[in-house]
Amino acid sequence: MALTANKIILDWIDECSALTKPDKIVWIDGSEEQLEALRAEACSTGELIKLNQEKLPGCYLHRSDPTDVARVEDRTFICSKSERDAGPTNNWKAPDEMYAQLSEIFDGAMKGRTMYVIPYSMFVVGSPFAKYGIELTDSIYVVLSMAIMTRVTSKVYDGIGDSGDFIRGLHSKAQIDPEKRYIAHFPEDNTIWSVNSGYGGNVLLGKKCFALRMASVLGKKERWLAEHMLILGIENPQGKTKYVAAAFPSACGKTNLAMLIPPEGYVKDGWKVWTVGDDIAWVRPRNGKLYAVNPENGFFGVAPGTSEKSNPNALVSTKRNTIFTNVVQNLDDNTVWWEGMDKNPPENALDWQGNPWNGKTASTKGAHPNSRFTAPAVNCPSLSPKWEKEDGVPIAAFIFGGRRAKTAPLVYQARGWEHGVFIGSIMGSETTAAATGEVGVTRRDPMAMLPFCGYDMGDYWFHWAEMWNDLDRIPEIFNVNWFRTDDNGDFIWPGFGENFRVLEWILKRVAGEVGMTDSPIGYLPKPEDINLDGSGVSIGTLKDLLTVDTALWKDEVKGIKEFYKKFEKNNTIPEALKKQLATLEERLANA
Ligand code: GTP
Ligand code: SPV
Ligand code: MN
Repeated sequence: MALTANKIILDWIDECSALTKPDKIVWIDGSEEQLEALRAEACSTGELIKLNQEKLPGCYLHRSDPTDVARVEDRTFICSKSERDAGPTNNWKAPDEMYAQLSEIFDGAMKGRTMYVIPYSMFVVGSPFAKYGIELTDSIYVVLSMAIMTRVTSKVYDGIGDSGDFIRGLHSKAQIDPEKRYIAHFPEDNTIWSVNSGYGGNVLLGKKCFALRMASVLGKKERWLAEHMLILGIENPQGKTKYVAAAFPSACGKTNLAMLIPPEGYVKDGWKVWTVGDDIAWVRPRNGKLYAVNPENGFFGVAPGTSEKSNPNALVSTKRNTIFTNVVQNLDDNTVWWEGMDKNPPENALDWQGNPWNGKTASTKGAHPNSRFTAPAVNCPSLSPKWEKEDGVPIAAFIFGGRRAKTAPLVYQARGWEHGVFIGSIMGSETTAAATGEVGVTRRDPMAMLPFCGYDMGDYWFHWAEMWNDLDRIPEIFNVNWFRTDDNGDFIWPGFGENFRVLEWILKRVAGEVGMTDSPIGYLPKPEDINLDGSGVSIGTLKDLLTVDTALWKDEVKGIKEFYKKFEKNNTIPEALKKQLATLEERLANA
């Protein structure tokens, strides 16, 4: 039975079901009974495997198709009416053409299947930040994952009322055919069509498709920012908490930083880190300050490398009501394992594809490098008590970062807002397994938004650059790099919990408590201002981590210019950023 009388919603569902031709339509209401019945059904068909319910209550394993394990950036499209609006870094196709092409693929795609209608809210239903979506899908895995990652409830229909103000998502696994896989966004119609994939970022439409690509377009119109950022709170021993938001590209450490536990000495002194979000931030100006919320309801985190040592809060988060995708199944006790969990891989196991696997003798990886857990946020021991605060938390600093083996120092600070936006715009990072394609090649990834900005990136920088007009107090902007390597290719900085030392310096800079050293790229810490007590890092190593190699940066400028060139056609690079680039070049020449 329909859960709404909203004519716009009902007509749209009619249209989509006439196209995809499901055997039946099931209205999801978010109730535990309904979800439990779906879990049982998914187990009966093999879509899910029930794990050891004593050790991992409410937990399930899912294996995706081996050709369908990551986001597909080359098959992701922004279908604005004008190509110019999509900009030079997005794939573009005219909406009519894309609708026509995908209609053929969607035609009858749900025959013999059920279409599930999922009403969901990004952020707390009814709050000023909340935005609503409805996803139609033929995948139970999607229904159950959306119920973890977003707020799935029929209250969403009250929020929408009789308006047409919601994001229309249509998804079908179809035949999981990689050649016919498309993730298409129609920003002018508030519509997303995703077909022939069953993998997270391609099909959980509330996440990257809505909360970043569609929301970035809404944010431009409504004067706010949708960002690929974690949000965390740092509470000092006096009980005062400051919040920062950080943008790192996919699989570059957001979840880890968001759930960080400070080094022992700091914990003893009473420092705490609170997790507000690990992947997406919606940021709005209010009363001259910027406030942020995490619009998600769970974590879709990278499994490999998550351990008791690297990220205990993430590990605890996965101990109940979690769906694991493409990890190792330990057959001895029906639990899960992945590379980097511990030094004790199971011998009697199945790898991510379901093949027999012995971790002691295997020459192949057991878990896929982009295997993930889908865990409810409420499981996280460090979850901030303010994570659902209706008007968000105030942001004291933005942090950009990526994987750079040599160029970027451990941390540096922008000289001001425009310089900070410039630093975001020139971010580079080595690619990871989170998207299909070559891993480890350096590419420009401005604000970690290259794959996620729903419009021209130059217009996006302009939007960032002029945001300060709405602010009395401008957040400071920093850049970090945990990934510098030595001549053997080993990471120099210990990272993870030790990153707290860099956060501490950042907060001290925000408070004006420490000085800095000027450099061609921005303000560097004085080495003695970063506390190394108990880190095992020597002051000499820290000095190495803070060096700026002028020759490498001159090459970097060449890369930046090449990247900026792409925007010449639409002439969208803000003058302020061009000026910043000229200043950088000049300073390097004089260095
Ligand atoms: P997405 O979910 O794809 O957006 O990724 P993310 O940015 O949340 O990355 P995540 O925290 O899951 O980390 C990805 C990988 O980077 C994991 O293998 C981590 O072990 C590794 N990593 C995270 N933080 C650090 C760090 O400080 N140092 C080093 N060397 N590796 C890190
Ligand atoms: C990312 O790739 O940045 C992720 C995972 O957070 S996905 O949901 O697939 O986008
Ligand atoms: Mn991400």
